[in-house]
Amino acid sequence: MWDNPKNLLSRQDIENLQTELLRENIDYAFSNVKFYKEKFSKIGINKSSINSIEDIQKLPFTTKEDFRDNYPFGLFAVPMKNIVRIHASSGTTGKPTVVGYTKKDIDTWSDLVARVARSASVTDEDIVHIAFGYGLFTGGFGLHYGLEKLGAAIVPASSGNTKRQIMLIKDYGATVLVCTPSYAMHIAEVAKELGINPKEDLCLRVGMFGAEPWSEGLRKKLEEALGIKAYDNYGLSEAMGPGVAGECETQNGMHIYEDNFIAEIIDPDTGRPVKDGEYGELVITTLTKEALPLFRYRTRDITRLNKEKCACGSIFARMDKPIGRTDDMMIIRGVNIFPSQIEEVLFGIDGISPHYQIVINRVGALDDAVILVEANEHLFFDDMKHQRMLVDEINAELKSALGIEIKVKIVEPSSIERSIGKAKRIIDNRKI
Ligand code: DLL
Repeated sequence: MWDNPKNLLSRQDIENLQTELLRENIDYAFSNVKFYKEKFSKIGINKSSINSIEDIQKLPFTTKEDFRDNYPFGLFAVPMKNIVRIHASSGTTGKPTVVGYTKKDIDTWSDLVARVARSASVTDEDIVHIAFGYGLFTGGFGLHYGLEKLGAAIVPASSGNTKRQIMLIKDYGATVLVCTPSYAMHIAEVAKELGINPKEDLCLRVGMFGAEPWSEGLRKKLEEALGIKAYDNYGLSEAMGPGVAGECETQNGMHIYEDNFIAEIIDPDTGRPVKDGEYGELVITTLTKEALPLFRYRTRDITRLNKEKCACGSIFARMDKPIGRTDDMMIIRGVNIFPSQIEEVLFGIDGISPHYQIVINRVGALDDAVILVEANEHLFFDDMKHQRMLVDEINAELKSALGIEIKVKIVEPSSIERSIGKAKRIIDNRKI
């Protein structure tokens, strides 16, 4: 059994611990954060309102807008003297979301990321190449300190300059690659262009990928191209960064570290909890954070929870790979569709490069989408007939998987922008 604290043997144990920590945290936030004091007072909530884990539903949600309204440090529960690190999430619109950490928070964070890495079979014998950006983004530093705690040898390559990254991976004999799954795919392709066969010429054995939605299809492509076992891990800056959840060897969902977080799944429209095992929006409450306690944060990520004990021995609940964000959902001819569902279909088809973009438009009151798919050189330049066959095949597969057809356009090889961080899979013209 990995990483279950010994005193947590059943769901009841977890829920008892969560209830106790939640009560303490409400008291702590009430005394130290004006925003929560006002919010809780208004609806008459205090520590004694919480007697079981279900009582969490009495608390109001926190949203990204609350971070914006309190920009930059208004949600911090400690004086600046006690803050030792600041990160921020980029956000495509408006001010970034700013998060702070005390020394103790950094310690907790490293422990959590070390757990994620260990469950992905990483040990102190590994040489870990981190190609996440080191900066305001939590990916680089977050993974770095956790892996350092585990005792691995870290190559803090940060993002960019892919050819140099490949040289470092080869020369230093990296055994673990840490980055976004889309950038890992780019690394695999550039390696091939350089005449390097990752399976033979590199020592990589494990990929720890996260920070963006990715399909099982992409997992297979990455495992095949790099000769690795690819593990998913999930997190978000507001709750800490990476280290919220990660896959174990069974790869049957990501274990949420429930001794540090409470996870709920709600109906994004009504805010009510969904039935056990159903899809909905993930809502996260932190239990151990000092600088920035967070209550019922609306992540906008759509997933579902499995609270059955895992074959690995852990009783921590598992979340499915998020299928997307509520903001990215399209309603095409009445069918709710997430980009990752389209990815799953595309990556099951031979002859498609793993690069695509979805352009979403609003036509009247309806959503409309075009999928741009890269073809390989031969198909694009020489073979109109095969191009048409490919479009037909994609549409037939979309129709059978999702029940609708979506416009597909085959585009030139290498014409879709490669990202060094999170891939830009969606051009959403509805938001302009
Ligand atoms: O992406 C933290 C992170 C860094 C996680 C490195 C894992 C590895 P943010 O920049 O605040 O933080 O973005 C958080 O990214 O709400 C999800 O929409 C998405 N996301 C993160 N991990 C996954 C994942 C980091 N494994 C937002 N699968 C989240 C799908 C993910 N989406």
